[in-house]
Amino acid sequence: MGSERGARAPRYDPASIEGKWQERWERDKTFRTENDPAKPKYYVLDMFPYPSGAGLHVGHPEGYTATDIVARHKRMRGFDVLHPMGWDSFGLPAENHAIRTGTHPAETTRRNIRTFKRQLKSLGFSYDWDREIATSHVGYYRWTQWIFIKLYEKGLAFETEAPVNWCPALGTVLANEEVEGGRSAEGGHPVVRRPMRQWALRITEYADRLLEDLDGLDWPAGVKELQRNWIGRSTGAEIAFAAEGAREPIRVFSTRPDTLFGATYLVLAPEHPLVPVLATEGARREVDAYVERAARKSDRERTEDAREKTGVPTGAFAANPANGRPLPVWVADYVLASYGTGAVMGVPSCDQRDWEFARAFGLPVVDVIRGGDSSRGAFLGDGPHVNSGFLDGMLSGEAIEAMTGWLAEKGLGAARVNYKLRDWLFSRQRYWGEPFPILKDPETGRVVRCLGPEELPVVLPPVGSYEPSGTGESPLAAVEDWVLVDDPVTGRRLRRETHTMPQWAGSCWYYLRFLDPHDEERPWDPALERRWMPVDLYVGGVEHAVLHLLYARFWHKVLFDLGLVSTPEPFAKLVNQGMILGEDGEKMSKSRGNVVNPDDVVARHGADALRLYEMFMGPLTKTKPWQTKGVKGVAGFLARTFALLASPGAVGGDDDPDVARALHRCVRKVTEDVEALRFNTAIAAMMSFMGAASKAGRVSKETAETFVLVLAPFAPHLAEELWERLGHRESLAREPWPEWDEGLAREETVVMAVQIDGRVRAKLRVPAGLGREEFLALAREDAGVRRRLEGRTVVKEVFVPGRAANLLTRPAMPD
Ligand code: ANZ
Repeated sequence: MGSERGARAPRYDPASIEGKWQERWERDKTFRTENDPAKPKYYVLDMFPYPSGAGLHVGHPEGYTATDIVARHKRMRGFDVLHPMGWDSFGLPAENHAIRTGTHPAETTRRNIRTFKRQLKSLGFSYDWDREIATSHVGYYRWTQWIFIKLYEKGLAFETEAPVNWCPALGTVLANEEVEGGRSAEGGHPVVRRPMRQWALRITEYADRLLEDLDGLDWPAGVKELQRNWIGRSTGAEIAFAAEGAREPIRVFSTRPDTLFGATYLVLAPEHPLVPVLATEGARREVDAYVERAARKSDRERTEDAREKTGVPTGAFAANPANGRPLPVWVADYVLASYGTGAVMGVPSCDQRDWEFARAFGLPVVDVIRGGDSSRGAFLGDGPHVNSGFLDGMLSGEAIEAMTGWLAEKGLGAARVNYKLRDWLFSRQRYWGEPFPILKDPETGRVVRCLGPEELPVVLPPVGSYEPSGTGESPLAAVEDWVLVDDPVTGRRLRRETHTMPQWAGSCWYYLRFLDPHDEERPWDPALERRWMPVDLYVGGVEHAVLHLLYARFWHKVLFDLGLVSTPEPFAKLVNQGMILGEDGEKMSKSRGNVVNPDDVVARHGADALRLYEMFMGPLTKTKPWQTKGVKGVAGFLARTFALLASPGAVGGDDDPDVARALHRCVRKVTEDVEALRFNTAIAAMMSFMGAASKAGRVSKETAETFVLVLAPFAPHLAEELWERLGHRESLAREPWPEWDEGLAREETVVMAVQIDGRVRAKLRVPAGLGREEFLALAREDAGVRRRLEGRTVVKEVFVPGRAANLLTRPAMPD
């Protein structure tokens, strides 16, 4: 991009400017956290990446640029800022790579971290690199093991027989994400559910607090809702049905005990322990075959609403406790063993799934709530109970209470709260993870003792082969001289736990280690914890809505209960960045060939242009497609800025009144927008200022400096370069953020028309100089316009600055 001022204007060369400033920042440790108690603190955190072999993709810098702008802005506003980066470096890809190539995962990880770090540094992020951590380094994971000891001592870590996804062909256990349609995602081999001894963490003990404390968090509503659903608290009652042929009653969990008079059958999950007890001679063969088929399906497949219902009768009957009527007992896989009691009462008139099941198998339907038409489907509404004895006439709230009370009185049931949340299965049969600080009896496999903190770390030993052992054990099991230990405490020869912790473990507490990453005596200094927690702003992808963000909250609450942290929640404010799609509007993927590599963009246009573009694409939280044209646009803006402000002849004297007004408006807008994370409109405001400045061809030195300071968080290399050329010797990183003059910033307004197909439908008073996209967005929000657009599709938008927009439409296609 050339400049308006011909040969006198210096040329913008991002490559030379950016390298220079990155070196300077590194040399001067410009972004080192001050730990200055006189300043207010601000902790701004990115979800640290898994250092994959593919390197950084353009989705990473989106969130990282956003937090970097905030970090730089806060420093300029006088905050002591903690802005760290590290690596979530245990995990499957490095291990799979090791299986294929024999390269030690530590080696692969080291190489990938080097690439990631180079790429992040090339983007000029203001991390305090002295705090870099990696979850796979022993100096880090010894403290992960330390926290495990705390969990164990508190009774929150225990061993349990839990069903796992076992793939006989691969000889390994697979994670749920690795199973698709009952087969291994890799290779397509059959996968079966099989019980295995596993570590689990009692997250269910924290279910209520994890739920309640969501209310106080400044998090996206969608993420909170996902966590609520994941925890899935439901209230109801447990009801006991006496069954012939079994000493134990069949217990069911129901959220609608008031519909008990409408129960016409019971269903057991295929894994329910009473299935083999109850199945009659005549039914046994079919029941066994059905149970075996069900074991091959995933829970998701089993509960899909659309699926045709399957099931077989056990031949046994149980009595409805409300009226003594016999109910056939069935086995069906839509009932999950892991939820409630693993058994349900079928009420076809009130539950659609039960209705479909009854219809498929010719089971009776008894109406218990007036208002429905059970020949056409279940009635889900409320109404007076009928055919329900002492509940007749009651609405469901009252009837639930009455029935629960009645059941309790007769000793047939009790009120009960149920959660979808399960205890967290915490062991993996893998190599590349944290070893457990646990010693077991070599004969029985029972835990003998958990190591004490002074016995840490338990270092991951080298192994000869990364292949799964085929017995469901981790490759560690083969390292005999590591596995077997002469235990000084018990004086016995014991066996180490050979499973490792799941990848989520390290990311459960890394934000605490960043406070005090080099402490060898303890995981963090309590005084630093009190000063810095909670994290003020946490930015990352929405894919972490449940697992990571729930697990981290759980650990944090345990640490809080132990008095090890001072806040009940770790992350005060959470923001999810939107996904960046390929230029074709599709998800970026290698196979589509639409992946944009950040290195290429930096090489061609510079880091500042990449940063600015990713923030200018649209609102941070929205999904948006990449547009190479857009990168060129912002690169042009940066070049014009440099051309003007680095030209000695263009800076000095007094400001043109238009330039002064544009500057103050820009400062106000950028300040407000950065606070609200509206980076795209902040950039638009800077562009408007540059428009006015270019038109005048000249700005005062003070104006140049002020503008450079507001530009700095977004395009820090260019800003530092200009700041230096304006005569400053120190970095601008801690210069005070500029103020604006409200009188000068006040906006002039104009009235603009919104036309639909050429006819004026609305008139809006808007700030003068409003751009096309902003005006069109406002226009579409207008209620009158919205109404007129109903049932129509806008095919073209014409914008006349300062006057009108015209939306050309055609009827919308029927769905
Ligand atoms: C009878 C009934 C009648 C039910 C009615 C609902 C409506 P949530 O809200 O998800 O907790 N259920 C219980 N355990 C189950 C299991 N292991 N697998 C599949 N379904 C199970 O749902 C609880 C309801 O889901 C329970 O209440 C039970 O059906 C079913 F008009 O009991 B209900």
